[in-house]
Amino acid sequence: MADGLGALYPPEVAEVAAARLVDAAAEAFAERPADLARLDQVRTLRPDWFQSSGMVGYATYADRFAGDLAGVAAHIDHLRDLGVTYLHLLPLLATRPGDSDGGYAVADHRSVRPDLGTMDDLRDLARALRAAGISLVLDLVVNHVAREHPWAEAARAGDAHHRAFFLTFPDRTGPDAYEATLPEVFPDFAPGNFTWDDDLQAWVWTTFNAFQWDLDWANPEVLVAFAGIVFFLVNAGAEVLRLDALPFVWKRLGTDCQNQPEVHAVAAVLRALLRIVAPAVVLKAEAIVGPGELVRYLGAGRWSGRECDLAYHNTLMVQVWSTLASRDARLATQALRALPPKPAATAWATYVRGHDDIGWAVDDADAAAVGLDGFAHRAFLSDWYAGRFPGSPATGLVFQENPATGDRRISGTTASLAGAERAGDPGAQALVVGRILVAHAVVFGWGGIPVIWMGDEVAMVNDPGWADDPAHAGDNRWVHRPRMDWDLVARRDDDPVAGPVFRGLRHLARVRASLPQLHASVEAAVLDVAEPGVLAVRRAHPLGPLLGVYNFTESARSVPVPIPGGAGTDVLAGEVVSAEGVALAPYQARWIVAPT
Ligand code: OTU
Repeated sequence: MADGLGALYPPEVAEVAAARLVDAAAEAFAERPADLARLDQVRTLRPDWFQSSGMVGYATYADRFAGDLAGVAAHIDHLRDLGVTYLHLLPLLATRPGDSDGGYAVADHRSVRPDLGTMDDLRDLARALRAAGISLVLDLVVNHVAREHPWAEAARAGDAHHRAFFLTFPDRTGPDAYEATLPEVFPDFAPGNFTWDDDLQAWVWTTFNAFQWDLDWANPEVLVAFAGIVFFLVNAGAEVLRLDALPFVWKRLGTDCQNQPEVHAVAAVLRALLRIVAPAVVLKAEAIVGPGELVRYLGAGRWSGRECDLAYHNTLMVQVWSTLASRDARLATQALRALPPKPAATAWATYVRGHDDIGWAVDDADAAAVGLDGFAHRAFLSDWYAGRFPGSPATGLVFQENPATGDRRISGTTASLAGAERAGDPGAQALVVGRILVAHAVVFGWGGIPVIWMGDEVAMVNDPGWADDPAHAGDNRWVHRPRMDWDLVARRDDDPVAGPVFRGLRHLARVRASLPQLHASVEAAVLDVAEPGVLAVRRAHPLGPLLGVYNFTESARSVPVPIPGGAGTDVLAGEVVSAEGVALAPYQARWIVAPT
């Protein structure tokens, strides 16, 4: 902790902050409920719990999934049926009224959104989930608060102490200097990074929406305040905290104000505090950044083993969609190989889709290495998933088109991006099932925690009424945040897409749990294969390797695969396969084990 504080503040300031944080930690430790303290002991003896191949994640909004927190508890059986052990409920703390960016504009860190329930309901839900073997994951929105948050209200009322929680500027000099090198996150509905506030008579830093005020983490008061919130949430039963927009928390003139060295120190301080108060709890970085920066969030250099325990594998997600569109795994092979190995005690959160848009984080150098132009490939991916490229079956929407950079991100559910809305006949439907399952097989077979996005387990398509709610109308990410279709869940076995997808995901989860090779401490290595349409991933293990072989094309393939001993067992299909030629049906995934 002292190291982290020393990297953030001058020595005298760091020393005072350390003393206050230790006091707050001691108090939170004393208040930790007995059942959670017991979990701390159990996990201190098994610190790799989140790396186990038995982990399967699920992410959803509580209200969209089941109305409210009590409704979520009533659907634990559905989650267990899928094999889920980790449940990320998107922001559920009290928000500003109206548009709250899906809850990411927090107005009160110590109460639950009234329509979802109370803090006691949250504690009850956490307990019920834990009893079912499911860890509750909550967001910690570290970069900003709502303009209506008490800190911002106090600042607007003239309180200097709270004004210093934010980054304010009396005129455009400061903002203009920063803007020279700042990108825009939401160029469509929130252009620029600063918003004039009449109450403050100042420009305030607002990276995301105008109603989300960035916090100034260079002020130690912000860190101390957040430590209190962390203790409150983990003592309420959260077992994983997702650090939302972590890359943005430290600003530096002349840079893009993302991924600054200090953001790693901020995470390291929070982790050190958690190890004291609640060692059962781990931290997950939400850093949707390019491949070059990504692994650093799992702790590199001086922060190795001391930063986040989990991070989203954004590169893998992007490459899965890129490979599905191009039917060519060579860029994925290149990009995934270029990624440095992660520390052995950490894990990826792997995913096919989530609540956000997909941004095409394809590195120009990786593209060039396989003979592609990065810009042109990103444009192709946007065209493909918006259904504008000849032959594309996808029905995604373009999110945040940026004319200045040519950047176009994509919204849409997994099923819609895989062509479900345009699949009129059994043949086309089988291809949709194939695309959805091969994508999930890669993610389940990579190592780490595979996280299913709500509705994907029954291949829900885009919500046609996404814009009906005026607070959502400007943000088409709501197209892939539908209300859970429980009718479809109930009748899934009569549906040609939902049934096979649900059974396929459940099968992946069960097989995965039996494979020690999928413990996250083991590194995944992408192999060269003779077929460009096939991705092959090897996970070495003392019990023998696991070879994941994935056909990303619509036709059958046969590829030689280096299976030790010349033959192995595909544990997904329960078949013996030969190293000389592994036969793959369209979009087939095989997980091959071979004894050494
Ligand atoms: C996150 O996403 C959340 O996932 C979004 O739902 C929020 O709108 C946003 O923060 C603001 O709270 O830019 O397009 O590198 O990519 O934080 C989504 C991290 C985002 C950013 C990420 C952000």
